[in-house]
Amino acid sequence: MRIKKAELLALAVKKEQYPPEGPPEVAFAGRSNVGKSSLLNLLTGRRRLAYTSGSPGKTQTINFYSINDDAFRIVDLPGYGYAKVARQVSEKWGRMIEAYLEGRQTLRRVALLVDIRHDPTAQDLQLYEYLKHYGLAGLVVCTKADKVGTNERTKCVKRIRQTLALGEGDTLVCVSALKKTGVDDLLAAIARVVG
Ligand SMILES: Nc1nc2c(ncn2[C@@H]2O[C@H](COP(=O)(O)OP(=O)(O)OP(=O)(O)O)[C@@H](O)[C@H]2O)c(=O)[nH]1
Ligand SMILES: [Mg+2]
Repeated sequence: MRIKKAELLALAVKKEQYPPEGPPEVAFAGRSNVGKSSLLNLLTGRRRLAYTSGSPGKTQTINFYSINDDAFRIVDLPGYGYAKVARQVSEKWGRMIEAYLEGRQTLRRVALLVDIRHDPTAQDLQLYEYLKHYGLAGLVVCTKADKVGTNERTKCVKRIRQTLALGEGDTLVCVSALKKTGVDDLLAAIARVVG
C-alpha cells in the first residue's frame, strides 16, 4: 500500500466534533514527544501535515486525517506522561482519549508508539492493557530507531516485547522519521487492519 493523498478532516476534543464515522480508523497513541505526529508526516510523505515539536505536549486535540480519499483514516492522539502538565489537565486528556477509544465503532487498531531507547513506562503498560481489553491492541511501533545501532536495536526490541508481553500474533515495527525507515512495514501492518 502507498499513501497518495492525506487531508486533515477534523480537530476534536468532544464527540460532537468528531467527523461522522466512515471508513476504518487506526490511531497513534503514546507518550508526549514519542513521535506520533512525525510518524504521520513520514507515512504520508508530508513534512508539515501534522505539527511536531521538540517540546512535549504539541498535539492537544484528537486529529482525524483522511487517507487516499477516505479509504481509511489515521487519528493522531495527544500524548500522555508529560510531567509538566498539571494533573487536572492530564485527567482531562485521559477522559478525552478514553471517550474516543471506547465509543468509536470504526476504530480498528491503536498503534502504541514507544521510544526504542526506553523501556515502556507504567502509563504505556496501562494503556496497552486497556487496548487489549477493548480488542484494539497488537500493533507496537518503536520510534526514533535512528538513535540506536543495529545490535542495540535487537536488544531494545526484545526488552520492549517482554515488557509489553507481546505474543506471536502481535506486530512490532521499528521506524525512523529522521532516516525515513520502516514505512513499508508499518503501512503493510496498517493495511492488514483496515483492508
Ligand atoms: N531522531 C529522531 N527524532 C524524532 C523522530 N520522530 C520524532 N522525532 C522528534 O521528536 C520530537 C517529538 O516529535 P512529535 O512527532 O511532535 O511527537 P508527538 O508524539 O506527536 O508529541 P505530542 O504531540 O506532544 O504528543 C520532535 O522534535 C521530532 O523531531 C525520529 O524518528 N528520530
Ligand atoms: Mg503530536
